[in-house]
Amino acid sequence: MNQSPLQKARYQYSPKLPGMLRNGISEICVKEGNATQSVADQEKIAALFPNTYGEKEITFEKGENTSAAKKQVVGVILSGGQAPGGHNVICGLYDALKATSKENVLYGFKNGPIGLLEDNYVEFDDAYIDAYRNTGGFDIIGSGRTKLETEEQFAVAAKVCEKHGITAIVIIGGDDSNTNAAVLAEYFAAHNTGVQVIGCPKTIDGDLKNEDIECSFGFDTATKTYSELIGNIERDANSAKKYWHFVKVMGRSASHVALECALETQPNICLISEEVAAKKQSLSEIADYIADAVEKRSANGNNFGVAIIPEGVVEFVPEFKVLIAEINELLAGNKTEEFNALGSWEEKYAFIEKGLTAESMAVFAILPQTIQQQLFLERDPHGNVQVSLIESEKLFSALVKDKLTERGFTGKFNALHHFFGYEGRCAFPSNFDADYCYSLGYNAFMLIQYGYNGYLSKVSNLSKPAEEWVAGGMPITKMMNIERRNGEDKPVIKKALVELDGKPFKFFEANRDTWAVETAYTYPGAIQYYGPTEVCDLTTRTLALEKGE
Ligand code: FBP
Repeated sequence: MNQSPLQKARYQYSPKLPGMLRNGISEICVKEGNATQSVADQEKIAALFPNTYGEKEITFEKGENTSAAKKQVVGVILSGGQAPGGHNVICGLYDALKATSKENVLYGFKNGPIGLLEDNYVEFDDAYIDAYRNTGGFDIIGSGRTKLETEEQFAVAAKVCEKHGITAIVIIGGDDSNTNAAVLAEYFAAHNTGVQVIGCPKTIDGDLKNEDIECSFGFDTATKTYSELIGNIERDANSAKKYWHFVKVMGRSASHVALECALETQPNICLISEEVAAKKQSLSEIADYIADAVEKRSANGNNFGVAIIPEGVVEFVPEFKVLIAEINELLAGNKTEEFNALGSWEEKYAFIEKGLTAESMAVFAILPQTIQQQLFLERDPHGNVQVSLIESEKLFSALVKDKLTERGFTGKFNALHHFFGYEGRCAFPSNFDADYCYSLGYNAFMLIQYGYNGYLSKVSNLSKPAEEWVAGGMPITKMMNIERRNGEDKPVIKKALVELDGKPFKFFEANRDTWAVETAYTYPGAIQYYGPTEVCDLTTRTLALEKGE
């Protein structure tokens, strides 16, 4: 395999563990803390998890390892979208497992949770693992979005575990995958399988966090990658002085990625979906807000700018949500065929006009035609509009253009569009993510070794140097509440949206009016892997602000 010089160099990088895990396996002891309760709906969740609810939070310390000697056969699964550092979770898990006993075995189930159900796996050895140390991607075993959630699936999983003598499964995933990990852990306990389940918090979206989990892995590298690119675009914009760049960034629903990129690069505009929802902003109001900045900057001779648009924003615009619901209704059942049979767009438009309420039609009418057509072309398997595919960066630039025309704007407004998502999900993990992920994996094995089930691997105090990080575990049920999903009440890990009274948003809010008009861009540059620690081991601005730094 051809390897770049950086790839070769990264193989040699030794990820930093929290101080308490550095003294060798024989000197890691466990300290149990208080029994836990779920964040809400305690009675209901306790009833749903009779075998795994209320367990104690734990931390590891330097001290004699008192775990029972037992051959461990562990299966690991990567679940959901790629996030930088996933390989290192597996490397950390493998190293701790082998350091405990050479007899221990690590299997990787391929292509996500489906690999466990289909018994499709690889057995890791040193050579296999060494080829993936400190690299991006999930290609070590692949990932997938199959959900492990039914009793039938759990029964198949139990059989596969029994066949291989598996003692524990590690699920590396986001809020949904870890919710499912907790349900699987409960099933395994209820059926006395003896198989433990441990989760690890992954997602570039940054929305798996709470008072215990300071951040999900991958967020650091992905946002640094997007921020580098946005900074480069800002510098180009400020050099050429002729374009407004509309940059959509990933983040299926929460705007943590957009906010972090804004904190890193100080663009003229950054929309925050959670604020749009809280203020019940309309598309027209948002367009007016951006158009104001365009006009003010133009008045100062600056016919250029940069606007960051979070991927999920349109779903947070109340009137757009209603429009989508009405379109789904309009095309329900066999009405899609009737619609598709219509020949011209004019005929289709008349059909739509007849079917939508006047309010939704007013929203629909202001959309550019390409977006109007997208709403009817891109449907999911249930026939619903796929909102994530809407090119919101183009939508907003078109709406702003219309506003400027209405206002009789005489300056220049030339828009360019970008979408940053896949560019960052498989980058070489930053030192932070390389260290954090390796620690999460190493720690996950210690949780297994000490017999815990239904826990999330937890490494905290992350804004400090790795030496001061705190390793431990938290029962997943502690993070759960009951939410309505697909018409049913379900126990789920609460998804963390951007908090409008949180420090990162407050900092942004206090500065954004200045950034909108002035050219206050900051240029983070590329992720640095080697060099001074103040350049190479930086955490995100979000984490630093949350920690009051
Ligand atoms: P996860 O929640 O699985 O980590 O994935 C997040 C994400 O990267 C979103 O930001 C994005 O909307 C989505 O995945 C894209 O998914 P896909 O890779 O299936 O296109």
